[in-house]
Amino acid sequence: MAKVQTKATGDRGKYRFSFGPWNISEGADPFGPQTRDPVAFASKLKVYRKLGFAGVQFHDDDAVPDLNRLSRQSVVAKATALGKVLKNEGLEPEFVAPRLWEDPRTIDGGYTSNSPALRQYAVDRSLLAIDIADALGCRNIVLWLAREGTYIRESKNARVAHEYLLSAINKMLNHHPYIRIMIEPKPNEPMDHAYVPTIGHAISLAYLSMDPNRVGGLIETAHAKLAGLDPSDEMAFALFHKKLWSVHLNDQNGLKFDEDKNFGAANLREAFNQVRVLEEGGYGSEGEMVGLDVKTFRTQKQTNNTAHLANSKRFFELMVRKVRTFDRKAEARFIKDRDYEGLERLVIEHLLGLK
Ligand code: GLO
Ligand code: MG
Repeated sequence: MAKVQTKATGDRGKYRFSFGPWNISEGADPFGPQTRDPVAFASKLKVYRKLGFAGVQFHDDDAVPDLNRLSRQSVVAKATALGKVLKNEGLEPEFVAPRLWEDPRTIDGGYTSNSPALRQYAVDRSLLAIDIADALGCRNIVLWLAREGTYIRESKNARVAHEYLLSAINKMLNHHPYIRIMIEPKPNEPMDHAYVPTIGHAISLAYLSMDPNRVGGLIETAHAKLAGLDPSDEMAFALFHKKLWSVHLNDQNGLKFDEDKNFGAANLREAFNQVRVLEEGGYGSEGEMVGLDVKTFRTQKQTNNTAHLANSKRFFELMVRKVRTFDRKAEARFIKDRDYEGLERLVIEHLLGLK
């Protein structure tokens, strides 16, 4: 315990990319069967370097399958062994996220369940996820609060639910001196309304926690859009608080199910603004990675089942070029003159590749 303590650093403007094994999906959705064959975890690991990715994001049970049936000792032994495999592959574990939404005990949420025994299960499982992270040599824990919310508003006391959430966060911080928690806000799906729907909610919990310096956020493009917010403003808010520790870039076409489309695929201008904010905010200089939470189209052929990752990375890199070649002097002139039509034209023509 307490192995992880080095502070990662990165080069400003030199981005490192990551994704999770769930991003090479089997094409299932709630209405039909899978459309592609499963890919073994070991084969997925081989894809990372080939596509130019450095970081692997894990759910606790991606790292140690069947962990509920194993002793803590053997969970830690398996995670330690995985850490060595990653090292040999030249890969870095970016984060571990307790997957609390698939267990029968968490059907009504984990940390905010009405049952004290089930809340305890959620906390115990999260502490085990921290032990896994520690064994992997990684300090980041992601909390996507999937089922922490309600379908029937009266079924939980929302004020008390936030007390439970804060208490769970404090127990995690207390369990390990170096791990840090990144809350990934999302307003809905699978719940009607989820608690902690925006980064503002997440950061307010961070400040109330026993160690505010170790609680921050991960912002996903699609989640911000599902909340009706501009993803780049959400990112800027977190950067202002020095609490943007990871991102899940992708895209989302309006208020539908969480689509996890390729970065930039639905709205190029929003993608431009996200990259602009990340560039200006020095994102990556403390070792933060550019995570891509994108999914293969449901009916994409097996043979191209990783093209969405390569493409999203490429779209990000092309957008970095667009941001760096944007005429900042002209921008400043238009702002000074309050010529917003001129500014709009500058942006659109730049995105369209015109001078
Ligand atoms: C779902 C989330 C999910 C998380 C992942 C890591 O909407 O985006 O993919 O990012 O489980 O916690
Ligand atoms: Mg995500």
